[in-house]
Amino acid sequence: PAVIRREDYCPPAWAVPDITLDFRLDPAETRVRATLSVTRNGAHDEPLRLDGAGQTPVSVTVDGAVVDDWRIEGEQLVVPLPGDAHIVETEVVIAPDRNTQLMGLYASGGNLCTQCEAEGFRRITFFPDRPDVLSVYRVRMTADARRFPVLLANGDPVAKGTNDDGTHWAEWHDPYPKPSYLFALVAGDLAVNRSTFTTMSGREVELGIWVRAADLAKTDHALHALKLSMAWDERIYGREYDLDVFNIVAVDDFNFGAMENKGLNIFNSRYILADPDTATDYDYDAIAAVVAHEYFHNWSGNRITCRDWFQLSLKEGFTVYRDQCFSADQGSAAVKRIEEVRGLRASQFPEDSGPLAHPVRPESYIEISNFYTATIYNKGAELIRMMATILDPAKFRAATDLYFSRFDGTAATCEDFVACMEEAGGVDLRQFRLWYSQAGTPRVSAGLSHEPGGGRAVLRLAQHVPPSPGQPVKQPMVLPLKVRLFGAETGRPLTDEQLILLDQAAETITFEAVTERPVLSINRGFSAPVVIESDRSAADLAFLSAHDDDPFARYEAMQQLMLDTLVAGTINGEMNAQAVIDAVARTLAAEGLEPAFLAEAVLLPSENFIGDQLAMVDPDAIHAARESLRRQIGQALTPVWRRLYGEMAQGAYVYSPDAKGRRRLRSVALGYIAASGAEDAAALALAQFDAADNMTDRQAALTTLVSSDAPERDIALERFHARYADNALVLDKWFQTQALSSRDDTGAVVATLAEHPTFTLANPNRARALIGAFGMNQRAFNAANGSGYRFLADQLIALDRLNPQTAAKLLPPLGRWRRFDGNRAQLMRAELARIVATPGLSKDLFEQASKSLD
Ligand code: HT7
Ligand code: ZN
Repeated sequence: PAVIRREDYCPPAWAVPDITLDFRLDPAETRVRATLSVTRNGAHDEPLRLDGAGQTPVSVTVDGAVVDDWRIEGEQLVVPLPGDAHIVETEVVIAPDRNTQLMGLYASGGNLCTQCEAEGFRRITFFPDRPDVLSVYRVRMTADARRFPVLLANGDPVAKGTNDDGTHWAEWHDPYPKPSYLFALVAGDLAVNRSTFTTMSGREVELGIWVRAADLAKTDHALHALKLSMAWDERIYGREYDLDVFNIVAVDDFNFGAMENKGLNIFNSRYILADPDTATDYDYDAIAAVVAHEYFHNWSGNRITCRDWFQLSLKEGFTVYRDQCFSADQGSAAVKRIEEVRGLRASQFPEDSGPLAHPVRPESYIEISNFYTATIYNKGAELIRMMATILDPAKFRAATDLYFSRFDGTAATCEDFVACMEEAGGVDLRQFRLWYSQAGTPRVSAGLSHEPGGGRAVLRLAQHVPPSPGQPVKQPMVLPLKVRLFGAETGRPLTDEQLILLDQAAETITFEAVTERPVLSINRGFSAPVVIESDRSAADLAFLSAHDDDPFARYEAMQQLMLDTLVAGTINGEMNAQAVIDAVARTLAAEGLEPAFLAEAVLLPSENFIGDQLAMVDPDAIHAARESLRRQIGQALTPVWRRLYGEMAQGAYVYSPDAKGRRRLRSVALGYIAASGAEDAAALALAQFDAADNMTDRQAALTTLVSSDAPERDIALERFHARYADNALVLDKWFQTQALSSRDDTGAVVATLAEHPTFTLANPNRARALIGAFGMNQRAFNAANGSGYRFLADQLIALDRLNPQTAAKLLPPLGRWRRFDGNRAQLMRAELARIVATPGLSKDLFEQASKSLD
């Protein structure tokens, strides 16, 4: 397949200032007439090239006259045009109900909806389907009035009516020029939860969340989050909503989380629907974050879009940063930061050190859908955060104001954004730009020495950026590291917090008059997305976990202590658990720490993360070490866990930061009680499962039970399935929980679940719940006989025929072969080779599998 390169970017030969779309909607056969006003862009004699995917035009007219000198080249419709401005009309027929890829116009749950980012519009009609062609859209839809009573599109509604043949129609107009990837329509039988929002300039915006009627009661949380987001973007960034209506539609079949189509966001229903009985606290938080994210795109993405897809992080990194700050403002900022870093380490760091590593602004791709990655989104957000740190809040706001005003209505680049940061911030970001072009997670070694007797402390820092595919040698980056020293004897801070901009391969920082032995707190708040390698002892880490005044650094010290212990346990087969037990006990006994923070602080690093620290992953040894430490912490602190389990119990369910934190700490306590081997643990968990008035507590109990051999396990699984048999989103939890079980039979159970009557690869949520979760289960997936690898490859090959994008997203666990012993590596490579050799493979899966083999 062809490789698309950033360096080959050329501006579009033809602009399309206006487009009118006329849809005769029908699931089996939809007719699309597109009328494009096109203008020649610059002096050239290129024909008009319109992207398509598979379809042939029924007709092509130019300025009202049928023409026949058009041709199809590859998948493009090529129309020679004599003048500088023309009206070009095409008509095509498409079949939404046969669209299993869920890109373009497709059917979900009896309704019709669209997904056009990145290149889905070309599956609807012929068009220059690239983000730098901005057009004003007028859309007319005609459909059966009974099957599709609701007809929605971007922008504002302008007219509607009925026809004599049982159809009705609606017209929408979006006055803001937009790229084709932001086009959307929905036709369906939907109910709406309506409200209004008054913007800062006093305009009233009509808000609507559209779902199937039975789900209407589950939309209040999303609607509330939407209003909070609108107010937040006005307050923090001065950004006001610009249309008279803002609609959100939830659909069950969706390749991603949600889509920011102008004025008509379309969501995976898992990021809209919530009530206490079916959604966990995690779900509630994720819904608010995704609603905010899509809403924030109205400015960072829609009003200012991307020049080309290599600039994807321009909108995604910035918008993730914005949604992270929004979420931090809704509850505990410290816990939110911990969750972000945990997520970054779980997905972005492994990506950045594996065969699919790529820069935040990639240089090439085969299939752009493969680049909606943790690197583009989450590392991209870290880049924005670092610039905000370097500039300070006031200058950062001045810089975003400049960016929004200078590039409003245009398709911009990452470079444009950084230039605004430089100009308004008065800083030089020349070297910082390496963050956009160099892949790989920098590693920073930090060594602190001290002259006893009130002397100097010297901090020696050195950075190294590991090689990544296509980038064998790296230059030093700019790393903003927040540091502070604490006195080992008094526990008091010895310095203020300092921001060190490490921009050399190695640097030395001197602190004068340090009166007692200092302990180093570094990368506070996770100020740079790097790995810190320090020689801090277990005692110093335990000290920081008790004394550091930065909550993130405090959490981090505990994590590092646990990690060092677990790595030693994995390698040596035995470990000294006492330092961890003491640190956990001290943290749990400390005054003034919120339950949500305690819950995060005392959780052990995941098996995957332990594996990421090792040159050679031994999944069984890692599992054994982690289970042993869990058991020892559980046993040694049994009275504490029991007390917390009782104290954290609450009355009727409420969703608030404090109530969430208490539920979380209680479930962590339950986990440690079970890990201790307590005889009553399964009964306790089943009692919690049965008594719970909310999904958070119920799922926590199920998660505890699903890894046990107790009879309560099957009882809970059966009850869960029976209770939620009609709720697809909750059944996903049932599949996922089992795929993540640490029992020895998980591989076999997952294979059986893949044959379950309610399992289907056609629904991405279901596929991710079982197949995706299984790939994350380090021990089960990496069974030494290769059964996990074979299972995943079989599923991916089958899924690729239906939905290549989703298949490609689930491949990365097979690409970790370099980290495993020769036997496993060979088995993984054999499955990758089998995938690559599959006839008719999509370019999505081909790109991921072939790069993973290299
Ligand atoms: N900007 C949206 C990306 C997206 C997407 C990409 C590929 C295939 C399907 C997709 N659906 C949505 C989502 C976002 O970042 O807000
Ligand atoms: Zn986004």
